[in-house]
Amino acid sequence: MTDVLDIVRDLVAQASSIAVLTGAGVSAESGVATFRDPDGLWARFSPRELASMDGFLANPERVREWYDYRRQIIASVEPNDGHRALAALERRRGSSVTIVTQNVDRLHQRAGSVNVLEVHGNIIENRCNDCGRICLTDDITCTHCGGMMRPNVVWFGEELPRDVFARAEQACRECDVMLVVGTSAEVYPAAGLPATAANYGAVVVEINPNPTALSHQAHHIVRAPSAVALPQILKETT
Ligand code: BV8
Repeated sequence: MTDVLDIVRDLVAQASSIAVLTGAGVSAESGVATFRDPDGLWARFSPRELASMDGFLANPERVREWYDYRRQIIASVEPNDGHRALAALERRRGSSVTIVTQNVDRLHQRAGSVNVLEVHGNIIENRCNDCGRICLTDDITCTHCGGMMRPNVVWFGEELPRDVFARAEQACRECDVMLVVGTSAEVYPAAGLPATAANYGAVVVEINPNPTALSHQAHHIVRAPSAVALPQILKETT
């Protein structure tokens, strides 16, 4: 393990631009359940019923309750050493570090990361399904147009926010190194971003205790939990 950590640490130290794609695994050590692990959310709940517009329209109250349940868990946890290591890297390296996250928990931001692209939205806000108005209240109808308020996340079958995803693709095209942290790399189009980075010459590093759909594409693999690996990889080299 030590030699791959040394290799990746040197790659990060020499990189002029770093993109980081994160998934639910980066929040696992904070106590937030992932989706596809054996004890994950999709083992207990149905994505079709709870993370799709059809499921919402069929039973909006059940979906709102599920997101409120997840909001309470997220409000009760703290960012972990992996989030904090990424935030410290950004403090040192500035805008050359871009975090593209599939997560909706905002733990990157709570750890201090600023340049964060939320390609699947966020669980903190609600959005009017008709006029798009964003609010932090738990109104079920939009006070602006009377439309249905829903969590400001991207559900299956919904388009990712175009401007956010365009900036994510640009960061992946421009980076020298892409760290892919805590994602099963099964949900598209986000899961296609590491291939974009590699096609533009980036070195792709997978940081995940388990093999994923990406593993065969990664140039380096760190088989470790992110809260252990990231502080070691990102620690400031003198
Ligand atoms: C869309 C809601 C089209 C938010 C989620 C090809 C191209 C485009 C689309 C598709 C395509 N093929 C199929 C599709 C459709 C679909 C899709 O990809 N389906 C998959 C399942 C096959 N994609 C979509 O529907 C997307 N929309 O394409 O729209 C369109 C275009 C134009 C106009 C209209 C429509 C929307 C995708 C977003 C869906 N939303 N959730 C929420 O409630 O949270 S999905 C859900 O999966 C989350 O968003 C999550 O972020 C995402 C990915 O999961 P991961 O983060 O990777 O989590 P997972 O549990 O899977 O893995 C965790 C990993 O962590 C594991 O590998 C584990 O080993 C690791 N781990 C565990 N512990 C640790 C760790 N790693 C490090 N450290 C640890 N300690």
